[in-house]
Amino acid sequence: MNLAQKIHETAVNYDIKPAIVFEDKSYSFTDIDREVGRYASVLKKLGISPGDRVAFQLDKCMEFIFLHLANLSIGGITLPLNSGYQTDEVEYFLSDSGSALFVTDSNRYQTQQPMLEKLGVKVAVVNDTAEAGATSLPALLKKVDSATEERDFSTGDDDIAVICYTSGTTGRSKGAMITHRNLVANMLDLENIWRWTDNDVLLHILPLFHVHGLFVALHGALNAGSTVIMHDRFDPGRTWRTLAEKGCTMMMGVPTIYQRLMNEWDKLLEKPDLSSLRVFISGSAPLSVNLFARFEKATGFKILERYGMTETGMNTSNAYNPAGRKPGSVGFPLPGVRLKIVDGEGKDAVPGEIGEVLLQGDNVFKGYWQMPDKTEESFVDGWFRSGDLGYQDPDDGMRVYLAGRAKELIITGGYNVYPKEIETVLETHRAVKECAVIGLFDEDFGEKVTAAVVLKEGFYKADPAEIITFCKGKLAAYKCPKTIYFIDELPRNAMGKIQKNQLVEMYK
Ligand code: MCA
Ligand code: AMP
Repeated sequence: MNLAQKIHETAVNYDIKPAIVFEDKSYSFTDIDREVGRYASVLKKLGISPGDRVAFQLDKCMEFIFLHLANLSIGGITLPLNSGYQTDEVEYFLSDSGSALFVTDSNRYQTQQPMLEKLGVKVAVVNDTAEAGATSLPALLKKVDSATEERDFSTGDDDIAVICYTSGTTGRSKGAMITHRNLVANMLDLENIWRWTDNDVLLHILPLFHVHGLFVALHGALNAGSTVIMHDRFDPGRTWRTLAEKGCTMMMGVPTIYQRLMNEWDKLLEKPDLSSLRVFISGSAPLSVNLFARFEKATGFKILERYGMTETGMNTSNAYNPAGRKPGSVGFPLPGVRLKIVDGEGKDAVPGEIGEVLLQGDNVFKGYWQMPDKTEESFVDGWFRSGDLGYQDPDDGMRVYLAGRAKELIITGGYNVYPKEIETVLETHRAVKECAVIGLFDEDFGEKVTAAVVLKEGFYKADPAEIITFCKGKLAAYKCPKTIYFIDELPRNAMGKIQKNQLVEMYK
């Protein structure tokens, strides 16, 4: 089934019920369905046909939602791009995916225009203003006859719905091809396991360009007929007030969000009334046992932790019953997910032994866009290799714990950063001879991107702030080192491989 069709069917059912309240403006299910229909007509007018990739780089806004659902409903493939990506990054995603259309705003368009002209990609902006070389969506929308219905939901099941780019160990991002089946199956699993209903009011504070905010939170809520209270960005004080005042029943966040909520809680003279809440959900990065305990002590709620990946959607979840939630554990495989742990030789691990987490099920993606070798490498005997290390507790029903990563990955505030990509950029700086990027513990972000840099001969000193600014011109800010250490020589083993664990020991 087509994901947008599933949501359209719910919309027809729920009619004038508020579906999304975005920054205090309320949209009923019918409003959203109507706008999705109009945007579908506009996308058709712009020449989008089934299988075309349509990339969006937008701040959090309703247009993002209308465009995404409209695109899926006419068979297009959505490419959601992080709003912080810089021109070089966007260029790579547009050209690698061969996008037929790029939707952005006037400001970004003006910055990126030379690159977009070079690529020759069609551009539409969400602003009213006419931009040379770009179509104004509001202007096109005015010409749309709302009686015309272009949605045919002709794609579904194993057709690609979304391509999410995830960075990789080689530094070259890979487009994960996520199908309609993946989205629908995972969404229904979560509806069931988290007992999602049309009585729910979800507070949405996450970005829309990732699996967590788009699939888990938004698709899930629209499908269940719940109401979403959506903030355009996360603000801890506002979050507590909204949870208390708007009758929210659910909230989802990454550990950094929960950490900041706790810091804010300690400052509040009057604590918010959380009596309407039924569940707080965390994922995208490890939730520390301390934070779990701190949150429970303050609010009385045990955070429900779940584990997912772009390539697989959600894999495991703690139990809905709070008594079945254990700090430090990501719970049990979802009903539609098969999970096993294998040792270094690929054999099933002895229960309790740490090994790599392998996954199977309708949630598992189709492969990496135009990278058959990478796709092949990431599967073994039909199982997807997560690159996460974990174990299952045989004394607790094979409950899953994660225990680190086989892949060299830094997770900062719920965003993934692969060191190689940052090292490649750093090494283009005129003063940098070589470098190594590591993740160091950080109270706020969980891990913070940190670089050890060896300067070229002749550069006796360099300004870390200037190097960081250099990186920010080429990479989204969250990927850039927060700290740079200068070092005479990088520690290497006998094979010449950089010993990053030694750097972590030195700087932690
Ligand atoms: C912002 N900054 C960061 C991060 N976010 N630095 C490192 N890591 C980050 N995550 C930096 C900015 O570059 C900027 O630095 C400064 O912090 C302030 O930026 P601002 O935009 O104001 O940040 P914020 O609003 O405070 O954002 C923090 C945040 C945000 C709310 C925690 O990072 C966030 O929404 N994270 C959630 C990410 C997420 O949705 N992940 C799901 C991926 P400067 O001033 O120096 O420029 S999906 C996934 O992982 C799987 C499937 C799963 O299981 O869910
Ligand atoms: P992404 O590539 O953004 O989809 O990030 C997926 C990765 O985030 C996983 O492979 C894990 O390493 C990590 N992750 C997601 N949820 C959790 C969790 N609850 N605990 C620990 N790590 C997690």
